[in-house]
Amino acid sequence: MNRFYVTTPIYYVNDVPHIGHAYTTIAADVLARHHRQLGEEVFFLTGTDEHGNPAARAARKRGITPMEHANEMVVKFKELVKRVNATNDFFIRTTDPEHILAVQLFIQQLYDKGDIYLKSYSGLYCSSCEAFYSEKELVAGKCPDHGTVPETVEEENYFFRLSAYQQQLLDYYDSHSDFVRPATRFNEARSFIEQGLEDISISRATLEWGIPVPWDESQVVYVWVDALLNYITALRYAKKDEDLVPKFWPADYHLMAKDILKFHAVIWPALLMASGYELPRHLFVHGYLLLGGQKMSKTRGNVLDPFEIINRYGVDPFRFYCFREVAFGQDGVISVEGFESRYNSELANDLGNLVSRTVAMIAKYNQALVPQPPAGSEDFSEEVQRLAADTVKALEEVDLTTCLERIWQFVRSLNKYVEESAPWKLAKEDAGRNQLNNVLYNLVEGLRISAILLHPFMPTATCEILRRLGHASDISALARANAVWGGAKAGARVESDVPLFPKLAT
Ligand code: ME8
Repeated sequence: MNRFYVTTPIYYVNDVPHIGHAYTTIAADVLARHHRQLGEEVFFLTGTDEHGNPAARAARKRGITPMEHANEMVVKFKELVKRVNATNDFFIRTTDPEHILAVQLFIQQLYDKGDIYLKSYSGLYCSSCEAFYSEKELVAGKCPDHGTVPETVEEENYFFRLSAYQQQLLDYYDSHSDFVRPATRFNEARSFIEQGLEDISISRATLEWGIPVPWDESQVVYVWVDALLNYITALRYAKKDEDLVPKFWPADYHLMAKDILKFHAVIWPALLMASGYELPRHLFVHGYLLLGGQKMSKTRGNVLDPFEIINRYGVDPFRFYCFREVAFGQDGVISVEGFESRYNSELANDLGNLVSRTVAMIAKYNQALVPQPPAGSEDFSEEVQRLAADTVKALEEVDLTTCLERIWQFVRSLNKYVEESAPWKLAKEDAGRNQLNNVLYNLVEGLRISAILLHPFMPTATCEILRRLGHASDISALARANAVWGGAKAGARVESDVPLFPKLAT
């Protein structure tokens, strides 16, 4: 059986979750659901990154301990996962004792091997990024991401010999041209490596909120090393009594936005090479959701609350909008107006209305039973075959937007088909009966297949579509293998109901 392992970044708990977190989590969920539909064994991991300065600072401001703060925040992140209807198999917290122990074991091995050494160091540190910057990386003396002036930090730290892995990394990039997707991000990462890598500090002496370095408890492990390791440590203890590393490592996809590309595309592979693990098969780097032309960020305070949007419009429309509005992989502006307009034109009209009309016509012209199409009549089998292949290919490349657009072309063509074949006219002609049955069957079948293909994006609405069309919506009915023409059962009873996506007053 094929296996598929997908991850989101683990999110910082210094503030509440926002739409950017929901976005990556939903994308990972779309992939996880799709691969389950393909019949694969899937592991989908998300979680929280709880150590480090920003989280400790947030706790201090609130007059509570970092652990108390993390315990409160994690509830909100877990709630977000639930509200976006994500089917993660595990939720890792970097404060889990099993994770802590696994991180200590990992870096102890690197230390024993000679890949970690002690050195005094002075550098420019952005504590919001938890990263050092060189002068040339700053923009007008400020952090390129946070717009704040970095502090000069001077301490004795443990360093990882990143520079020793430069050639091995370049060789890996050159022999794995799809390691980082999209290609622009691959080029960016490769050229960063090519420009020369310096050893990096992997411990902090001034931080107390972190994992103690096992051979020197006066230091804690650098939060990024602690965080990146989650992708492996989680597999070690997610399932009681089974180590899932042999089964699921290497990961198929790590999803993230471009803000954390360097950590995943340079430091993470080097750490894995140093310790003898295989590298993840792909990183997929999506763009930023922008509000009013700026990246949403907690520091800037321009965040959209995903809970509010979901409460107001429902989770499926939100999931749909995320990938329909902004090409996945690029930056894009989102807005309430844009959301409402797409909701009305595509969900209420193109899809919802098509379901209502199809069910209503079958109720009116065929006692609510899916008709038997006459033998040898025209169908959309070839089109559906192409559509199924195109959508699998798009999702293989994590091109969620192309996948949706391809499905939408088909939904639009079904709407056109209703207009052109005018079942209401056929119903009035005695000679039109066979043709009417054929049209109604084609609509049910086209919608059944659309629902299967759309399922990873809109899990609830698509099951509801299948139910209204008189079909089962369990896991076996949803299998991608069923997205072939002819599965709709003649004689199944359709059900009228309230609109699937009630039109919004704009
Ligand atoms: O970086 N648009 O955590 P984080 C799209 N703990 N995606 C966005 C976004 C936006 N405006 N804002 C955030 C961290 N994201 C580390 C990760 S992983 C080993 C450690 C998403 O809470 C996107 O996936 O800052 C981005 O990479 C991630 O949230 C950053 O989350």
